[in-house]
Amino acid sequence: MRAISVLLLALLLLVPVPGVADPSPSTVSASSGPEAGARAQPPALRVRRMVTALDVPWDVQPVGGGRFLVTERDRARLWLVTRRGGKQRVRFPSRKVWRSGETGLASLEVDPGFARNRRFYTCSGWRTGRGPAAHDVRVNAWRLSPDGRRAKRLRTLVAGFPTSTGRHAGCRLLILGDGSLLVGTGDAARSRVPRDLRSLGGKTLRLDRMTGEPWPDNPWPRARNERKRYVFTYGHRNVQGLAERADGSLWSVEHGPHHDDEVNRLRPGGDYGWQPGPGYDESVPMTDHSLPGRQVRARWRSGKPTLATSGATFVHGERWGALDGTLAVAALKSSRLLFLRFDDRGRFQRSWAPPALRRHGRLRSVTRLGNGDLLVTTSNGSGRDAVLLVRPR
Ligand SMILES: [Ca+2]
Ligand SMILES: [Ca+2]
Repeated sequence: MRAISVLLLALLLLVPVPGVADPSPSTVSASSGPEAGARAQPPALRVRRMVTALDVPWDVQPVGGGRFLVTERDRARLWLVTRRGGKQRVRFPSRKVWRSGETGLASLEVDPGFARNRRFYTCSGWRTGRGPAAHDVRVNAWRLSPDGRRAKRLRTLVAGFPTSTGRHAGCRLLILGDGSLLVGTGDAARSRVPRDLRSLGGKTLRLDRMTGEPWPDNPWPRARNERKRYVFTYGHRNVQGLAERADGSLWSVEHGPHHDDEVNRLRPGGDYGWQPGPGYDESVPMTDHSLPGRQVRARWRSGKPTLATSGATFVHGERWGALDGTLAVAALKSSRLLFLRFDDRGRFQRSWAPPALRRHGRLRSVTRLGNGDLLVTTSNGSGRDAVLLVRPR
C-alpha cells in the first residue's frame, strides 16, 4: 500500500532536478517574486510512442500534412513518417555519410518554404574521398521528390568541420526568424579547435540557407580567413542543442566533460570559454575565465554529474501551464526531459523533470510543432528507439 502511495506521489509530482544557478550576483534571489507562469501548475503530460522500431533517431522535423522527416545517425537512414506511425524510406546517397562513434546522419532542418521548394537541410559526417581519413562534417541542402521517396542533393552549404575519431561532431541546425541558418558544431575532441577562429569546430556558425554564404551581419563579415566569416560564437565543446526564444534571443545547449553541461545565451562574437589542455586534457572548467579576454558565463549548468543535455526548444502555449515559456532540454545519460525556466533577462529560475519522460531511456532531440506539442527522439540503439509525441493532458 505504502509502495503504491509512493508511486502515485512520484507520478503526480514533477520531480525537481539538480542544476546549478549561475554563481553571479544576478541569479534569482529570495526577494524576487516568481513570474506569473511559475505560479501556475505544471500540467500532467501525455506521452505516446508515435513512430517505433527506429535506431538512434537523431532528429525529427515536420514537413506539413502531418508528416515528418527523421534521421537515423548510425544507419544513415532518412524516413518520411506519419503521425499514425507509418514509415517510408527516403533514398539518398547515404553511402556518402561518414559514420563513426558519435558521427553519422545528425540534425535536420526543413525550409520554411518547404510547401513550394521541398528543401531541407542535414548536418552529417561526409566522406570526402577514398582514404580512411578523408571525411569531414558538413551541412547539405536537399530537395525531397514529390512522392517523398527520394532526396536530391542541391548543394553543400558549408563543409570542413573538423573530425578525429568521430567524437564531438555536434551538429545542430536551426533556421532563425530572420531566415538565416544557425549551426552548432563540436570540437572534434581537439584542443585547439574551439577557440581557433579559423576552424569551424566548437562554434556556432550563421549562414545564408540558400547560398551557403556567411550571414552578412555576423561578427567578422570581412575577415581575411573565410571560415572566420561564418563564426557567430566560439569556445564551445560540443553544441547539441539550439533554440530561439520568442524574444529573439538565441540559446545553445552543450555537453560538459565529467561536470557542467551548459545552457548558454548566445551573444554575437562571444567566447564561451572551452579550451582543454594539450592532448585534450579535460580537467579544465567548461567556462575557463582564466583564458585571455572575457568569457561568457553559462545561464545554467548541471554541476556534477553531467546529465548529457542535448536538443532543446522553447515551449509555447497556455495549456503548458507553468511550463509555458520554459526551455525543454532532452538529456541522454540522465534519461529525462528537463524544463528550465529563465526570466525575461535570461536568469535561471527553476527546473522540472516530469516522471512521464523518465521511462524512455536516453533522449536526444526535442522539436516543437505548430500546435505546441513536442516531438522527442530516444537514443537507446538496438532498433528499439522511438519518436515520442508529448502534449499536456
Ligand atoms: Ca562554456
Ligand atoms: Ca578571461
